[in-house]
Amino acid sequence: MKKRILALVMTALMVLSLAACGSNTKQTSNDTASTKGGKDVITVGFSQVGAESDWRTANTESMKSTFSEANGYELIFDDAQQKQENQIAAIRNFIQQEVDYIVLAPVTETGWDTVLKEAKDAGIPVIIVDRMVDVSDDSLYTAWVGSNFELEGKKSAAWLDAYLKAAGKDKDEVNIVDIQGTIGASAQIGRTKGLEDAVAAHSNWKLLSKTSGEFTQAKGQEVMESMLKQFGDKIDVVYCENDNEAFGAIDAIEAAGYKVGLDGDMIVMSFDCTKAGLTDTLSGKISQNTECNPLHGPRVEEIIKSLESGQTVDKKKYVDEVIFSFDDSVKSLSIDGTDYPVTKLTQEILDKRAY
Ligand code: GZL
Repeated sequence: MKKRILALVMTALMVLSLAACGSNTKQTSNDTASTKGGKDVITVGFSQVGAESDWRTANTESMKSTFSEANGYELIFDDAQQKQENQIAAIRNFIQQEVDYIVLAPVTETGWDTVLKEAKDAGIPVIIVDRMVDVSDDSLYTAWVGSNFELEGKKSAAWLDAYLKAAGKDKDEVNIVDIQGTIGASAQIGRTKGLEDAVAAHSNWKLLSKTSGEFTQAKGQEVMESMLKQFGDKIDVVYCENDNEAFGAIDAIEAAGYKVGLDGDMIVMSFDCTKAGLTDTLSGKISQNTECNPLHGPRVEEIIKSLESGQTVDKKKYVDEVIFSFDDSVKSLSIDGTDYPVTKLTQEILDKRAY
């Protein structure tokens, strides 16, 4: 009798597990969400550049806190340690796992056509965040959201022009060094172009050197040490393409016995406006900081929700960004017919910053 009951129980369990198994598989091709414990769960594969900077940490945090289990997502996160081959492998892994969406923060712009074609052939929408991809067919990605990096570079160079004018130094020879970001990254391309175009437009500005600091503090310090050996106190302006490079450059400059700041030996400029970067901007070690907003999680979620409800989405969407400075000698910039306010940083503003 016991055996019979056991057999009945086993049969019932088998039937139930087969039914449950069927509900956990991907639904029909025209649905993307799968279910977990009876709830619709959207699986997102996110290939992140790495963890090279404070900005990147904030960007990762924004994505992880948005695509949480509590919010109805399963996030598969991969840190590529700034290597494109790792990102390509991660995307292939996401395809294998039949994720519903792939989000890519590309380390550099080129080299994505093949793997994005594989994602397209697998019917998985790809959303690009932060830096841009340079592909032969833009149907290989569904949407991009990020910063206008060339505008960031223009803002920074325009602030330097306006500051020098306000300080009565616009006729002086200005010697600049550029600690660039990762070569080939959209942020580096745009920020470098913004500076180089301004140097070309000012006969008294000279770009002494441009070298990649790879967006890291360690490399930024190393590059600055080399530039100081080569040019010493000839350097007037240090244009750092992110905060972490600025931290390294400031360490190198102070270790060499120079003072940073508007009243010092060298003016240090930066990008990102992270809390740590703005802390140095408030103290005057960084004289001007151009924001690059990393909080892409909610923006990507908005795109996914639109796609889930069958709506079309913008192919490209820029985020709005501000400019901070240590002093108030420059209050606004006019770039390509648009005015951009420059905000003198205060402790109150810094305390309210989200990242
Ligand atoms: C900019 C982003 C850059 C940041 C750096 O959107 O790609 O990469 O400016 C980060 O801090 O490493």
